[in-house]
Amino acid sequence: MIIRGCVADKLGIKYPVFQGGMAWVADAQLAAAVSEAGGLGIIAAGNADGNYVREQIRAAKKLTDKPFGLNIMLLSPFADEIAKIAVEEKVEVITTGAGNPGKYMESWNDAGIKVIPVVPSIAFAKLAARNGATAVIAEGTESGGHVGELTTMALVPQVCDAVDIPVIAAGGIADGRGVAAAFALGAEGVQLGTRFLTAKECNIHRNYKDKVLKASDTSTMVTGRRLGHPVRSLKNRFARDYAKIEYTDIENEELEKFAEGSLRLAVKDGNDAKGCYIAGQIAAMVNKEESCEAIIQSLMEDTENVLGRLKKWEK
Ligand code: TUI
Repeated sequence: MIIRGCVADKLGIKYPVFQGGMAWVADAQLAAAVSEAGGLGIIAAGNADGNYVREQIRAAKKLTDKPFGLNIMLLSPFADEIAKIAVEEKVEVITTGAGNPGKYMESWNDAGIKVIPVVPSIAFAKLAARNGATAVIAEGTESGGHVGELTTMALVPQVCDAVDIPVIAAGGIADGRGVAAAFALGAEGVQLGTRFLTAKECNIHRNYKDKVLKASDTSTMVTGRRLGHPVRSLKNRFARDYAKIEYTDIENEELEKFAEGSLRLAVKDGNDAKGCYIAGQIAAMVNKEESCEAIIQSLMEDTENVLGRLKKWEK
């Protein structure tokens, strides 16, 4: 199945499928594999420094000549430096998360970079469109990681109505039913994170993959609301311990320190006591370890089948 929407054409990719910019997870190898499979692979800068990000961009260019993106997590202390590196390294696409990329937009637009911010609300979608974004990713609270309030079902159609640039739907999408639903809501593309966690080319710790493969429908929870950065992750010892202390009289700094480095400890060390295993609400639907090629092919075939079944509603 070839879906030719204007966002895929604009980006020079075969399928309108983005791989989420998952901090510590989405490295050059994963991003290049997704791009080679016809989607848009995205390297995550997360909280890493400029040198790491530059190396990853260069490594991805060696692995694929297809377009790929860079996700800049705007809460990172290195965001300013990485914003410049993206221009120097001539990254084709930038996605942003966890904030307003307004102050960088002019320099990225001047460099001809296609900018696609993640937006959790209509106000941010409109702001992104006004600032010259190529498209927006409307991410619902079903997603893993830093989450907003609105669900994908509520957010995507409202963002589609509010802006006249393409909308990519994210949050709660794992298979062709989710992709077809996103198209029905008005999205031109989708972004998936959790489904790629168990990809063969995904270099996360074995414990992380096993936890995703074993997850059930109620396996995720949100912590971090008190500090203004709610994060959805798998329920484990770390998440439960954090929740236990979150609304005690603990100081903000101490709470922050409790979670420091927790993402990295999950991804690199598979540490249960101190690791934050980010995953979305569809984790239970991820039951296989497959190549990125197999994931994207089955996603697209599945979507075609679902859209075919929906034809019974035509008059
Ligand atoms: O960014 C994500 N997902 C993430 S980021 C992350 S690492 C992290 N580190 C420290 C604290 C929190 C997270 C793990 N997962 N997704 C995209 C996303 N962006 N979701 C929601 C937003 C968002 C939220 C607020 C975008 C803009 C926004 O603006 C609010 C403001 O006031 O700037």
